[in-house]
Amino acid sequence: MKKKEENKVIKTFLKTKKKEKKDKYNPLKIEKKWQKIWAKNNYALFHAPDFCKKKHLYILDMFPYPSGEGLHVGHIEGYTASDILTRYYRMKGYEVLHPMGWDAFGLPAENYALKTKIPPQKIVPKNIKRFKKQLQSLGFAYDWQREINTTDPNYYKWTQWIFLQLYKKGLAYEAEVPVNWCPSCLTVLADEEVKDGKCERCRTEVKRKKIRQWLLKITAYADRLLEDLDLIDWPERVKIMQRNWIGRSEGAEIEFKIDGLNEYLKVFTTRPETIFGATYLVLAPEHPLVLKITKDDRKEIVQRYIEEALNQSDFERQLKIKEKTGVFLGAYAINPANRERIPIWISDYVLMSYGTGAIMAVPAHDRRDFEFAKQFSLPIREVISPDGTLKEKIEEPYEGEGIMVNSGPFNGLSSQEAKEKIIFYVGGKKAVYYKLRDWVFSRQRYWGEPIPIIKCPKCGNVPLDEKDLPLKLPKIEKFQPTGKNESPLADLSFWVNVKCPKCQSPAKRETNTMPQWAGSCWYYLRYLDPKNKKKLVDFKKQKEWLPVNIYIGGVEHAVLHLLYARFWHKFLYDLKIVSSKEPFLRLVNQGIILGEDGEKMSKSRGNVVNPDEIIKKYGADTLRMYEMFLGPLTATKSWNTHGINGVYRFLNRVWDLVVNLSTQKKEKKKLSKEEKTKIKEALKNLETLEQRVIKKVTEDIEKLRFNTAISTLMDYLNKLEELPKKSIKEKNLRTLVLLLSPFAPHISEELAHTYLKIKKPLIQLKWPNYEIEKIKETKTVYAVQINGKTKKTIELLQGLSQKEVEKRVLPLIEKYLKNQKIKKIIFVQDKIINFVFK
Ligand code: ANZ
Ligand code: ZN
Repeated sequence: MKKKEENKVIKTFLKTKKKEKKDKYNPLKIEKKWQKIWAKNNYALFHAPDFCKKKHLYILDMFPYPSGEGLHVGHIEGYTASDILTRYYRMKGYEVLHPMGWDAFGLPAENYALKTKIPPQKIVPKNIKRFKKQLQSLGFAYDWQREINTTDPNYYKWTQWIFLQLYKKGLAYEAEVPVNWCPSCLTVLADEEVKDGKCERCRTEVKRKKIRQWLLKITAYADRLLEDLDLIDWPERVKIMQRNWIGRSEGAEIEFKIDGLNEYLKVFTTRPETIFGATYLVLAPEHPLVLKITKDDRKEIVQRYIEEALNQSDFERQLKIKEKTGVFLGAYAINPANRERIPIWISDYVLMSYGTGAIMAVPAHDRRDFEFAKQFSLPIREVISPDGTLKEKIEEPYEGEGIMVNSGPFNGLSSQEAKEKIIFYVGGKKAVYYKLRDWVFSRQRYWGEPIPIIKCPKCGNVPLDEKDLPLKLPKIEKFQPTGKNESPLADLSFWVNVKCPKCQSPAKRETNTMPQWAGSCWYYLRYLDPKNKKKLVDFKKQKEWLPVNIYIGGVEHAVLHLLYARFWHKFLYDLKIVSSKEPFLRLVNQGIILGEDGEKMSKSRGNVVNPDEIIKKYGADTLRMYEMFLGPLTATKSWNTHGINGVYRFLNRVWDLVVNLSTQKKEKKKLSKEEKTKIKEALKNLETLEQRVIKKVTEDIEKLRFNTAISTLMDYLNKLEELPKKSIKEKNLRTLVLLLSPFAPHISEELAHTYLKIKKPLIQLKWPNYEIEKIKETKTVYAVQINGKTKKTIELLQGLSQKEVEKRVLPLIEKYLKNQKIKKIIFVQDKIINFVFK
């Protein structure tokens, strides 16, 4: 913050010193008051500069798509976590960038518009307004000066610009390919948007359709997307999901000559060493050589089989429970390992979209091949044996490693050893294939970024000149999807018909739009330079803040947004627009919050919790704290109304304690000697207790263990309430309020400012310190008991866990135990450890 702005903000603080009447905790009133103060000068208090000398952190939330339903409690969970970190690290002396924006293009927004019959241009700003108000009503410390919106032409200008760069580098291309078509959303979907053969959004069974599409060559980045996972601190399960999705397979390509023809069939195999057991070949039905090599009398039946297969998605074709089907082509190939003549089949379990679309089938060692061979009575030959002996009868495929058998010169070798040798022997070559497919990038829907390409009958695809960006999405009345292979934009003749920028002849615009993931692929960059008219981001500014230090959001994006964003980031890295290899250093997935009934929150179940109602009843501080108290951030947990009351009572008690102690009159009465020593004792205890609380809360916040940080504070409050009032000084109350402030900022600010004479916004104060020495040195005397009788006492450090105490004490009581089994251990921290063995 600039000095001038800062002074202004502090001045407003001083003006708002008026006490709340009758000093009762009134969350609604104080929360409004503080939110108003924070909003001064467009949230100058939470603004991070473009450049700064201080240590700094970029803490990012996954920005929401502003649906009609408003914020749900899952959003609030992640956003509160990042807000706690933001406030905490600011108090620790860091500059923190913590921005927010709107992911407003795409199906969710458009479907909502269709439902309400209000055009997306009208409904989206309305939803954004509501979302923003809700976020502000939670007191989140966002830098609203950096707000972005993916549907703003000044934003999507750069989304289109990135597309043009991809196009120029040959990484965006058009092709007619079989794609996933959702008959309900009436658009093509990317593979990543299809879960178990169904549309990720509406759960409708996806159909296969072959149409002209734009694709992005994400496969060109497969290796780097895989390797660079080692550079980032992400949950292992997300890394595994990405690894599996990219699906790197090392193996070999081997050619089989077709008998009687001068043609070769290339297969991809990960087990080349099994080639002596390859008793037939299988091609994908759509393999280009199929009709060429099929014997005339089999053409008709083959043709029919191909048509059937084409109607099924790859998912359906690979279903394990499916009975194997296939057709023999009447043709044969020569196995290059043993010169055997083996039949060539087609079957839908072999996919054209993977490897070479052709396999050598080894039924003894691959389950799918085994089932197929059984179905059609094809020979099964063992070539790898777990122990080197031959089986009499093969009842199950053996898919492991072992000793080579029935494999000519390779018999007796281990299968691992044989691998390379056999590749060489049959003239194959090593090959790597990926499961990852290029990203189908066009949608037949209205509400997305127009693709900046003009289609000219003479020049073909002509990219728009960069100076003509943004290509604005025109307003239209009929934005319903057409169900045809194009978006409703195709009906807008004034928009579609243009002159070719190259040859001036009549041409047409591309009418497909970009998918909803486009805008979110790079939004974290735009926050760093949201108003730049010349570049998508200034190089120095991105260098200052990237990569994102902590990224918090749901796990559902593991292979969608998080993969796509990494891909674009690497592309921008190659263009030297960004200087880090990876966009997000650390990823944290918040757990799902289930309904009170333990089921997923859903409208039809009626178990959805409305955050607005909770705020109205208890206040935002309670909601924030409650969601953090529910359990570990990353765990799945159920909503529980009792818990809310508990948190609300806690905040009320904090309020009462601070207000009562800070407003109590100084008593003139002289204290007795006894009272004095009691207070002195309490003072000493309080000091070490406070130190320990600071340590625990600090460590917990840094480790994102917000639930245990909160229970520590609750515990601390209990103890404070038990102490003689005189022994609690104002500085103790200040510490309490500072520790509470990242979790419950409004009440903390009100208490600090109105009752504790603090004159600055809390995030500008220093986080309380603890001295490790003070904590270490305090000791306590434990009574060591056997069956409730004290046998010994021992001096130990305060605050040890039960395990640690047991470790020290057990050797001392060995002689009492005399091999008897301990039944139970009763542990009272810092006081008693009692071993019961009767
Ligand atoms: C012979 C063999 C013997 C195979 C054996 C496996 C075990 P991943 O790990 O998924 O890459 N395959 C190759 N291309 C295929 C396609 N287009 N459609 C269906 N299956 C295909 O698996 C690679 C293995 O899957 C390849 O190795 C091939 O079968 C099969 F004991 O070749 B294997
Ligand atoms: Zn759908």
